[in-house]
Amino acid sequence: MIPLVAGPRPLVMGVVNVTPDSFSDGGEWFEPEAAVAHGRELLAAGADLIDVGGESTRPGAERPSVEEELRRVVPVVRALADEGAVISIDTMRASVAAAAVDAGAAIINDVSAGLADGEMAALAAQAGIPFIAMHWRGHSTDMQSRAVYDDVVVDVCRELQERVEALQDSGIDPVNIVLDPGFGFAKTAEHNWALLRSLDEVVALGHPVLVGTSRKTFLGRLGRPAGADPKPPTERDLSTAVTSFHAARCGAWAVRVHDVAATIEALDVADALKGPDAEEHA
Ligand code: PMM
Repeated sequence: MIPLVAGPRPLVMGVVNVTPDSFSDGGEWFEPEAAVAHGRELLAAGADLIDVGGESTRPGAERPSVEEELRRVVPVVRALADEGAVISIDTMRASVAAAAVDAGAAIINDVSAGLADGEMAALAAQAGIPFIAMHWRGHSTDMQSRAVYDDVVVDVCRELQERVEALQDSGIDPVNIVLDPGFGFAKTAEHNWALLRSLDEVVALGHPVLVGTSRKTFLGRLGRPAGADPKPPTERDLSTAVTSFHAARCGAWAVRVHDVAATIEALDVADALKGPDAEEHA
């Protein structure tokens, strides 16, 4: 069983994208054997959980068919779960979540928080396992046009709270609901920074919080002149580790990252700074 209370430090969720086109690592682990081998590497580096996804959510991405998504993720989930890994299935489709749970997934990670597929909440309620509900305003094809907020922190917290209520109404046990502010999803760089600055307000909603900043474009823009291309995704791991440090200080339950080793170093620093007598987060 995966602990759903924030521990002394955030859990580390390693990312395995079985996609040809993810912005962060597209194509690298597209074949199931390569994806499984990568999952094993992340576990060896210290990951507590592995997030397996078969649909790229980068801005503008087209969706794969259900059959294709199943073909990508199910063998990878099964192989890693059979080896004892705790697997979350990153999908917006109830049918994919159901197949992944049958194959051994222990957590459902739905970036749409149940909004993309009307069957998802009932499936998650029936599965009775943790459900990660991310802040989402629409599919990747046009999400950036929805990056309009009065106050991004207030609006995201309110919309997450509305999802919690709807998910509970669908039968999901509130103790199984994990929240995620959805960095990079219908957000400008400034929205992402504002949410990171106020992460404690998301934590104060009273659910475990997952933070997914890893390799996102707003980090790649740091230190670049206005109008220049951002740094390539694989050069964003140091900034990601620093945001993981910040997430730890704010009481996040878990961080979703590509570079597990760098993240663990950052979390070790956060831990050491707390001192030997630090209490666990409530
Ligand atoms: N980001 C991506 C995919 N899945 N899931 C959650 N819960 N939170 C995220 O921020 C998130 C996610 C996109 O990033 P990737 O292409 O590196 O997987």
